[in-house]
Amino acid sequence: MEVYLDNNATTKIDPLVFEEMKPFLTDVYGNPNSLHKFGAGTHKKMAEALDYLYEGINANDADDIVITANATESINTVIKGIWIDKILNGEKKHIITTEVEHPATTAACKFLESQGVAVTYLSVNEEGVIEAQDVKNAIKEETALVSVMWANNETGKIFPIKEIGAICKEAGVPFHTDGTQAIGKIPVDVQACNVDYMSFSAHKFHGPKGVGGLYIRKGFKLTPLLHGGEQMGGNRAGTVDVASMVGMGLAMKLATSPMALAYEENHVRKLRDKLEAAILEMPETIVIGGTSNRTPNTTLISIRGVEGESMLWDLNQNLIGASTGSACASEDLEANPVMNAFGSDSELAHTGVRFSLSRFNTEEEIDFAIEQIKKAIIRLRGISSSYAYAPASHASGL
Ligand code: C6P
Repeated sequence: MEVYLDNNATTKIDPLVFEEMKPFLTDVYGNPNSLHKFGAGTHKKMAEALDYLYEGINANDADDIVITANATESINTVIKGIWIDKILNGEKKHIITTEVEHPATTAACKFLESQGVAVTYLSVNEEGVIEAQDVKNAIKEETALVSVMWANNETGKIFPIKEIGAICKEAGVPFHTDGTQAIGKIPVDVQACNVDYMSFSAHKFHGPKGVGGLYIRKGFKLTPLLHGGEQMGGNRAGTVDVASMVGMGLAMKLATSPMALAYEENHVRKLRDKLEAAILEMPETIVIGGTSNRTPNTTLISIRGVEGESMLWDLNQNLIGASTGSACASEDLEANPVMNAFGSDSELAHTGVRFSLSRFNTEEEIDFAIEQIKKAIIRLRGISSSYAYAPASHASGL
């Protein structure tokens, strides 16, 4: 049996989504900007896809949703757009973000720092979240943007977006949230949370890869990253990938319906909890950041004496896919930056394994994974010099 438990890296495309995309990869191939029937023939489904995107995040009709290539592009568009529009012209000079953002945000902020922009990186508390009050305290007259993720990709921790949105609104500071790991896992309502910009990628909610979105509240227009044609109302030049856009629309509809979210909250959570409880039966294992306030599908577990990379290799031999954290950082063997941000000691920071489930996982798969993971822990601890000799202080948690 093969078991895929790396759904925060990417998800399997929903077969219904794939079916919906097919005509636009074959017969309905016109450029949507062409005036003839081949082009115009795409418009109905594109409009429907946009409707689904608006409904899925509760955007207002007057707001914009720009189709991009992925969350990384959306995030860069916001951070660099704010830099061009508010910082380079001398109006503002400061950005607030957190220490545990995805590299798309962190690297864009580091780039701005290299250009002389001041960036505040807020740290997380012992539960792995930033406190809204810390955002309030960090806001200054010259703050141009607050950028805080909705849910963390490694721990699944949910951040206090509603409170942060209210604080930013009151202070008059634009608020961007990276919603990539929240959509399809928990309810996301940009209006209720006073979000001004939100980034997302379709492949995190059973849509296709290579397409994402950027929500822009009415009145919060940005200088685009890509100049060229007038596609997306001039917000993002380049011919739209119609098949992907249509697929993302349906994926959003399917993932954010009340029934789908209830399924995440009940069924996916039950499977995640079962997997987690079984691993925690092994001595000296802990959930990084604790178990409160997380997306229902994610757990990041530290297993003392077992290098995360060795665990992944062992599990892979047994056809189980998991990760040590962000897939895009998995080729370097640096300690996990999210764990470092928790103040974890360096051994802990190397022993985390992330399991992330989806609505396509079954109980049978989880039972198989539990068996294999337990065997792997025993096997790897058996050959681990650090596990044999280090004091057993780890189980007390963080
Ligand atoms: N995180 C992970 O393994 P792209 O690659 O652009 O579709 O998504 C980037 C991205 C942005 N924000 C968050 C919170 C994310 O989790 C991701 C993707 C994957 O955690 C791959 S690095």
